[in-house]
Amino acid sequence: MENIEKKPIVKFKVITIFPDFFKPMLEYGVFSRAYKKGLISFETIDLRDFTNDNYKSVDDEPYGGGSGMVFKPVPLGKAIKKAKSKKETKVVYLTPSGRVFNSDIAKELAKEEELVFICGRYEGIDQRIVDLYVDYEVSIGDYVISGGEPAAMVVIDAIARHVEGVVKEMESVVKDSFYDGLLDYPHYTRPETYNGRKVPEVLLSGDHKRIELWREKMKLVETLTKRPDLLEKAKLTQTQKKLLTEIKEQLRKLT
Ligand code: 4FM
Repeated sequence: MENIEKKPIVKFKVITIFPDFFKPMLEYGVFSRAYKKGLISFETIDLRDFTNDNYKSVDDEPYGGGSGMVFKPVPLGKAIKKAKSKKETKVVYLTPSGRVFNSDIAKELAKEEELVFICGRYEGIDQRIVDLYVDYEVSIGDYVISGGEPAAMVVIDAIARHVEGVVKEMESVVKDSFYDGLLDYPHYTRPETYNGRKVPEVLLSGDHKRIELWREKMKLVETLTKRPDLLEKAKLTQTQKKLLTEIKEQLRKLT
C-alpha cells in the first residue's frame, strides 16, 4: 500500500436518498482499488436521517403550484452541515442546469481535500440551498435523468482519476482523451488481420519516432472529424498546428 500517510487525498461525500446505489463503486474497478488503498475516501449520507416526521419526508409541493416535488431545505441543509468537516469543503450539486462537466472541471475539483455532492430528484432542490451552500452546479450533459446519483458516480469517478496514484500509471491519464483537449488515437491489438482488416503498417514497423508521429496525427484527425469544436479550445503545440494544416490540406484534396 503506497499511501504511507494513510490519509485520503480527496474525501468524497454524497448526500442521497439511495445510499445503496453507490455500493458497486466500492466493489469494482479503479475507484474501488483507490478506495481500498486509502488514496480516496467515500461516504454516503442518507438524507432521510435528517428528517423529523414519521414519514421521513424529504420532498414537498412547490410554492406557486405546478407539477413535481421539491427537496425540502431543512433536511438538506442539516445534511450538508454534517457532511462538511471544514468551511473550505466544496459542495457540488448535480443538475441539468449546471455547467457541463468536462476534464478541466475534473482536474480542478481533484485539487480539493473534501467534496460534498448533492443528488437531486423530482423537480430539484429548494433554491435557498443552492444560494447558501452550493459552490458548483454541475451537469453531465444536456438531458434529464431520474436522479443525480448516476451523475454523481460519473463525476466522482472522473475526478478520482486525477488524484495521484489512483490510475496505476499517471502516464495513461496524461495520454487519455481530453487531457490535452484532443481525442485519443485509434488502438489495435492482436491479431494482425481481423475480418480481412490489417493493422496500420506503421504500428508494426518498430519505428518509435514514426509511430509517435502517426499517433499525434491521428489524434488530430479524430478530433477534426468527430469533434471539431474541441479544436477551438485546445492549446495546440507548434508541431500539432503544422500537422493540423497538413491534415486539412490532405482532406481538402480528397473532396
Ligand atoms: C433532474 C436533478 C431534474 C434536478 C435531476 C432536476 C443531471 C444531469 C440530472 C437529475 N445531473 N447532470 N443531467 N439530475 O439530470 O447532472 Cl430539477
